Amino acid sequence: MTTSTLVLALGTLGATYVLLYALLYFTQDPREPPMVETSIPFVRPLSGLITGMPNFLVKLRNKYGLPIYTLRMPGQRIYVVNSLPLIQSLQRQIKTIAFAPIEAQAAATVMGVGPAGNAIIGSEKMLEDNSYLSTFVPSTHPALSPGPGLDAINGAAVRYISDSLAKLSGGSATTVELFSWVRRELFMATTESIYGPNNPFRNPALENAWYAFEPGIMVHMLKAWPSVLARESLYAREQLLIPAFEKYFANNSHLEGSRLVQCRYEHNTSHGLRGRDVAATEIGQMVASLTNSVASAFWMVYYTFSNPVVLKECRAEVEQLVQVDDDGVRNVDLAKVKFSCPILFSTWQETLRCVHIGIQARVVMQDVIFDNKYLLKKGATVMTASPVQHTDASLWGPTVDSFDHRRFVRGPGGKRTNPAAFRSFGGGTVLCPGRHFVSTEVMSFAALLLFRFDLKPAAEDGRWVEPRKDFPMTSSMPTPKDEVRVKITTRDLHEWRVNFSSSSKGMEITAEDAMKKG
Ligand SMILES: *[C@@H]1O[C@H](CO)[C@@H](O)[C@H](O)[C@H]1NC(C)=O
Ligand SMILES: *[C@@H]1O[C@H](CO)[C@@H](O)[C@H](O)[C@H]1NC(C)=O
Ligand SMILES: CC(=O)N[C@H]1CO[C@H](CO)[C@@H](O)[C@@H]1O
Repeated sequence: MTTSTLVLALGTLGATYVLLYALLYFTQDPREPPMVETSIPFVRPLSGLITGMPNFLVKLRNKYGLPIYTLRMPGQRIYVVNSLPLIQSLQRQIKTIAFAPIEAQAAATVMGVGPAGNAIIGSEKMLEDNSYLSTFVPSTHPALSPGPGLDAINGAAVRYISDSLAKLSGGSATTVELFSWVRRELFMATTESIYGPNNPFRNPALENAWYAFEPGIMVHMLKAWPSVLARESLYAREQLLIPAFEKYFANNSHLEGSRLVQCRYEHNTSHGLRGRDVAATEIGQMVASLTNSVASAFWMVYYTFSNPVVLKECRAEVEQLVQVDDDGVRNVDLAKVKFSCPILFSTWQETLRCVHIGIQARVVMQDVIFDNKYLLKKGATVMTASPVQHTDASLWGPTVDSFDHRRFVRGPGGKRTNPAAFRSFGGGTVLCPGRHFVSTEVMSFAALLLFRFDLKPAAEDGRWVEPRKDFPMTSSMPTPKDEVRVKITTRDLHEWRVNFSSSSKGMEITAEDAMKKG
């Protein structure tokens, strides 16, 4: 390169830079939230988001300390909301700053819903009160809110896990890779409880099809040429998973399944979705009910068993639920984990606080003055990221960076935190409807392990080594990057009778649950 071409190149670069900079400032309204990361206009925020989404947002919070700010990306603006009071205002703007368009996009790209189905799901009327998306979460309430429907699926999941663990108990130790083992237990317990006796996933080939599908979710979402970049994932979805669900519904197998799968089916029927599209929406249900639960169960087990203090306290607590018969049989009603195990429950919430990386996105439907102050422009995305609130010392106090398994224990000696600061299940209308199911399922799983087994690292020195975390972009919980091999030995050889009784009381998992109770 000669000097003159170099000068020319640098000159062009300089001119482009000035142009981009001007573009950035002329197109930003002063009433919008302040712009950050403008040093290389448009490019810097994009590369930050791509290379490390949740951590990038935590870094920006630390660097600028703003309650809300704007990230300008090529062709897109993102408003990131950090402050808890602003998040609470955001949750009240159901129609002007809406979640529905994001769901509609996921239906079309990730689940593979066809044109007829998308016309219903993504219709212009999606924000109206009776639309497919507006009625979707309410339609699952009979199955997922505290009551008989929820007890039935939790009971079925507990039964599966208890039977499966019973096979493991005996004289000799079993060595497993902890993540794959927990994943299998939760995968089967959850699909059994939802789909019932004709659960398509009793066929191991279909379970494998699910694992082939999952890694491609982001490619589907971005429509990044899935037929090439996510071929196996696409094949698994189109040729294996959707046809299996189509058969399941055609055979009326859902009538023997849970209230949940029936509610979803009725929801379809009332909105006029057709056969294959109904099957495709089950893919979304699977993502919702499995991806995060499996990873959170892994971390729950890891944090409970790897720390001797947590292990001792949680075990002592759950052992109080056990009644011993005259013949030595151990009886336990696992529905009690919901209300009688404050330390185990706190360990679960603390696990989610420390590990959860969920990002929630909403779309601005029209120009709006938000919180009487900020102009948010139509078409922009509004984001919140749970790690930002979960690492905020003003909300959690000086111990914010450490794992405190008793952090959420209430009552005398308990610490008080604003319940709204716990963001792992979202909030407002975008509140995870499955929170009761997954909390009870994972706590029951942990309790059964605590009763009956010891888990020790299989490594020679017997030391627990915390695995590094992998951050799949489409999941709210990281998965472990390193294998964790553990030796499972039976600590109690007695016979166990496990049941799960009904109760209409719900757990107070989020601020919304606490408010409902009044
Ligand atoms: C269809 O339903 C019947 C009755 O429950 C069951 O026996 C059969 O195995 C089901 N077939 C499939 C393919 O699920
Ligand atoms: C569960 O077990 C407890 C005690 O072991 C018993 O009192 C209760 O009736 C059982 N519940 C059901 C639904 O079987
Ligand atoms: C599996 C399936 O397609 N179920 C129903 C969904 O809704 C339509 C329209 O109401 C019904 O015809 C389907 O049987």
